[in-house]
Amino acid sequence: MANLLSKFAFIGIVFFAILYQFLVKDFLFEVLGYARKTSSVHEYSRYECEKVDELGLEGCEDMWLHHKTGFLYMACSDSASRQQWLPAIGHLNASGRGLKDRIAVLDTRGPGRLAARIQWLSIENFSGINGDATLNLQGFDIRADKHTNTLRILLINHRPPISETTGELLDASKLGANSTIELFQTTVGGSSMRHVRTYSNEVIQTPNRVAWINEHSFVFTNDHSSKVGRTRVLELALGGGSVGYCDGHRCNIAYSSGLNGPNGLVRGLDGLIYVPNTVGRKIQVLSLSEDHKLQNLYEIANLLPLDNLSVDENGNIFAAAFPKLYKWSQFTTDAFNVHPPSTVLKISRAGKPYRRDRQLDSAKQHNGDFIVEKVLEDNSGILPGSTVAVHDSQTGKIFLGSVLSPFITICSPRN
Ligand SMILES: *[C@@H]1O[C@H](CO)[C@@H](O)[C@H](O)[C@H]1NC(C)=O
Ligand SMILES: *[C@@H]1O[C@H](CO)[C@@H](O)[C@H](O)[C@H]1NC(C)=O
Ligand SMILES: *[C@@H]1O[C@H](CO)[C@@H](O)[C@H](O)[C@H]1NC(C)=O
Ligand SMILES: CC(=O)N[C@H]1CO[C@H](CO)[C@@H](O)[C@@H]1O
Repeated sequence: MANLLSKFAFIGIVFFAILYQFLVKDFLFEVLGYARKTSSVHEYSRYECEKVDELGLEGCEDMWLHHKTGFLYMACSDSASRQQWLPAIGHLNASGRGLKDRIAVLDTRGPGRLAARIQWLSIENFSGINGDATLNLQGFDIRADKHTNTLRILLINHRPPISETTGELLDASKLGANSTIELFQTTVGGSSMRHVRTYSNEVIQTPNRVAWINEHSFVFTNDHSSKVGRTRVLELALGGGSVGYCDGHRCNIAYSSGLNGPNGLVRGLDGLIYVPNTVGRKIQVLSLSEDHKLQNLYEIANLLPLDNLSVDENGNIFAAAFPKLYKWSQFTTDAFNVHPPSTVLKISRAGKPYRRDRQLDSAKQHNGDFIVEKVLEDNSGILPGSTVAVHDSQTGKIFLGSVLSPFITICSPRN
């Protein structure tokens, strides 16, 4: 009997050890980042960083650079309202939502003071909530027209749910946000953006970011499988979320397996879709087929917990990462006092050219074909707990924004 018991105990210990090795340890150290060493840009870095906190550039979750001109587009809010209303992380107090979310445009290559080079796009022809013209921004993507200076902007808009009959706010903590994707149009350097249409669809559940495919279609991530409820927490362990596809006529779920916290996806210059997974610490590289579904070509795995991706002019992908995710979660409740470390990773393809026709044999590629480099890291608080990093390959500068921080940061290469 004793023997049997100890056998069970032994099996139990082995079982626990295996569980620890593969799940708990991985979660504590690799995902949450306890004990992960980080460094500061002041110690050793190829970059010099400057905090920009006086221009009202708060809560700038997402950024997009017009490579030709250096105009940097940012989706900004204010840090205080993000604490109340940020459906992606379960902040669902609709009455505290931001009423001033706007797109800022910074002329990053122009002369003179930054303050003189920034403008906020005014909004035309958009009714918002009961005519107030408000947006609640998160991710966005811009498509520059090849022949004109038109920019087509797709924005995630986390509308609060309202009653169709009375127009009053419904209880968002029960219903979740009524998230839509909005299409606006502007011109390079223009001062306003005009609303073109709203995409509202049951497939657009918990959208995080969009990526244009062509003039008429786009993909987007749903970062969770449900808007509200306890299962959202379980998704941390079990995975969840999806990638959706929409064109002018329809939307469908294009991909949903093996995702774990999918968020700031991009379309690479190779035409493939790169989906970062925060908890899964990997990037899935997908290809869109004729039937509007995505196929997994390969995975770039064992990275840091990742956030939003961006693509530079040369096709290199820049990822904002959280080396200490547990600090980031403290940051979500106290954005003014907690300074989570940030890392920027560059993902490139071993110097091989980004050619569209490489797409077909890419199924044979694996991790080894991608080079992942750490370009920038900081734990001193000068980087904004970044959720996005954008690289200007012409000037070498890196722009960093954060959904919660009251500032953005501009890093320039040291001479
Ligand atoms: C929701 O936001 C409003 C407005 O900012 C605030 O007065 C209220 O206390 C918040 N409610 C909760 C539960 O935090
Ligand atoms: C705004 O919308 C109205 C009606 O929907 C339309 O008549 C008008 O041309 C639009 N204005 C612009 C600038 O698109
Ligand atoms: C959600 O937004 C769509 C698009 O504006 C609107 O038609 C619908 O009534 C909204 N639903 C709720 C519950 O707010
Ligand atoms: C634009 C975008 O994808 N933003 C995401 C970046 O990452 C943060 C933190 O995970 C998310 O909350 C955003 O939704």
